[in-house]
Amino acid sequence: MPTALITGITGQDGQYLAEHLHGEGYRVVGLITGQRNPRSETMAADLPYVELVPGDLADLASLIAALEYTQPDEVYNLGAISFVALSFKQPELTANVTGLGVLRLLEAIRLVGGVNNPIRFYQASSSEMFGKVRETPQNELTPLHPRSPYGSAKVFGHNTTVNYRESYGLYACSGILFNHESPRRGLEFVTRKVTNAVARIKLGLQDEVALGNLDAKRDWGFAGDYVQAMHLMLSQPEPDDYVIATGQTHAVRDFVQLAFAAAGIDDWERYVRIDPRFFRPAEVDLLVGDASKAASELGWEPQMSFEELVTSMVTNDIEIERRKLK
Ligand code: G4F
Repeated sequence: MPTALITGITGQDGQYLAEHLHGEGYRVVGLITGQRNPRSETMAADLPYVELVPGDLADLASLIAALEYTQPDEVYNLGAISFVALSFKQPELTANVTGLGVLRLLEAIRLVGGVNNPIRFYQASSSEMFGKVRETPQNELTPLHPRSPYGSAKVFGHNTTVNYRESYGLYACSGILFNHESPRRGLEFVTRKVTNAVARIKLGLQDEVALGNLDAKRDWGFAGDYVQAMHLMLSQPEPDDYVIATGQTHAVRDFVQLAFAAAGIDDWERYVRIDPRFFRPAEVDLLVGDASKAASELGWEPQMSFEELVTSMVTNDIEIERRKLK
């Protein structure tokens, strides 16, 4: 039975990946941070087959210990300070966890794996690295121009992954994933913030939602589709980097309109207030990915459409809010 160690196991992607790998017959171990982390109870209830091991991306010794204990065949580094807006408020923490954390994990793998290192490594790189985009659509060769402490930290993690592959011959892949969402998405991200608000407005629990820049455009896919690409990357004869995206872009405004429409509300502008607090010091205006390399080499293609994604998130949030009322 192959073993996978996942950092960021309690996040959206960690949960989908754990489910996917468990279904493929893996022993799944998740790195869990902090003392009495309340999320470990949620994990035990929702994904009881996941084994948890303590460790922190900010602590090299803990990563070495976690690897020695787990003896993984594959390591998926999904752990990060992943909220771009927060990275502007806590840039040093973001650089330490999202950036240097990758270096620590790779060092730990190098030290524990020894010669002919058998451990395969996946780094969750991000389309935020393209930032002020130099070309459209963005592919694996598009120059990087990050626009936030988060994007800068991800560039460091991405370059470090490539460097360890080239310097030490590690099987290390970087998946440059564009935005991916689901009913499990955190409420701080714009998609889930909107679908949760739509559900509450629909049920008369909330009057409005305050948002920032509605003009930003993103390439949004379904997280459940994207974790399959992570696994496919680590199943190839040679390690490489891949863009994972749908190839379609939509403005935040389009997402908002569609989400309200999915709840049967057409006059969405009545319920949206623009609040300068949600604008960022520097914005990424347009992201749209070219995933043709993943299609030809991994046989990966997104399955869920934008409309299906928005509708599933709204439907799920209405269900959650209804249940709370009972
Ligand atoms: O949902 P967001 O916070 O996601 P963002 O910044 O694109 O980052 C996400 O995708 C990246 C991949 O490209 C990941 F690496 C990263 O970890 C994360 O998952 O914001 C999307 C857009 C932005 O342009 C933001 O300015 O929505 C705009 N926006 C407008 N009003 C808002 C809001 N974003 C948030 N979070 N909250 C608002 O009220």
